[in-house]
Amino acid sequence: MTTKRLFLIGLLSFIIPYDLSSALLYAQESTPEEKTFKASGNPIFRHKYTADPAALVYKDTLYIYAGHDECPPPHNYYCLNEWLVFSSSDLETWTEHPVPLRPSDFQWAKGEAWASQVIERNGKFYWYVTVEHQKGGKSIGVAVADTPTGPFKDARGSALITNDMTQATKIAWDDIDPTVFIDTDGQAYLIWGNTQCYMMKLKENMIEADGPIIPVELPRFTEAPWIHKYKDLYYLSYASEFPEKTVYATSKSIEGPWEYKGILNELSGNSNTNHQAIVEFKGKWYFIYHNGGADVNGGSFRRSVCIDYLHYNRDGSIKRIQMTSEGVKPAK
Ligand code: FUB
Repeated sequence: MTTKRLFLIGLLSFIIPYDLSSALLYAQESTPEEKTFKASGNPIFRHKYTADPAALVYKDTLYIYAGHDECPPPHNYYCLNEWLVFSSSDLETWTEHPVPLRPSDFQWAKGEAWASQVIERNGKFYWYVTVEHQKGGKSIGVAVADTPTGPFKDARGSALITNDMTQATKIAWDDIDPTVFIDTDGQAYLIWGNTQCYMMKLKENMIEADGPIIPVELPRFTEAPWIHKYKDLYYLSYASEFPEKTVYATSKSIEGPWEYKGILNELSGNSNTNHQAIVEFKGKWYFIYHNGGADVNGGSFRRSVCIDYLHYNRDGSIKRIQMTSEGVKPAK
């Protein structure tokens, strides 16, 4: 933030009520151009609140995609109007790229940049996002770009998943939090949900369904599924109960059945969600999540992305994550 802007906010705080001056502080500017900075310790990013991390490893670089939490204190509600993207080749020097995508880039969407994930296929980058649909209910859209940092544009001109396509619960927000995976045989899968987890095959074009929506049975499933594979086993981690812990299940087939394996990460401090991503980068495995630990105003609606190591046991189970203030060492 510029000195001029800080001065202006300080001045305004004397002449207008606290609510409004802090609202101005939290209406942070969009990033018009790339900014590079060093980060150490958790949370990784401290100049903006960041939530619902998704990670992509592409050509020796780790990309973190996150929603921008913009709720002004002392208010408490989800206020996310854009997604952000950060990249690093060593987990120490990070680049924040210009804002790559907003809900307004989907003409059919009403708003709300909730959780998302990006995946690469055949040199194109597909970004599956949660947004509120103009006709009501949360929905899943997909955007596409030629580079991991965009510019991204709506790949279909319509939602891929809408609330009326799933009937397992009556809630209007069960179609959120997409995770996407391409198996070794080339079949792509989309998994998502809140209260009920769902799975659907995707065509090779990555923007159309390749079969029916199938319920995935997982104990105490809340939201935030993330699918990854280690050796020959599939791992489906997800947020459980509320406030959320991250738990996981494994299966020899991505289509299940899933065997529940227990808690992976405990409650993350003062945030009632802790939405995770799991990736291997330069020979180590990482658990990327959010907490409310950036500053005194941090919390469930002003969250911040963190990174810690993830370790497997010999039998393929995962050791409980140790959330740290120190974060991880530079990756070589
Ligand atoms: O950020 C809005 C919602 O909060 C996400 O979609 C959920 O995963 C939870 O973290």
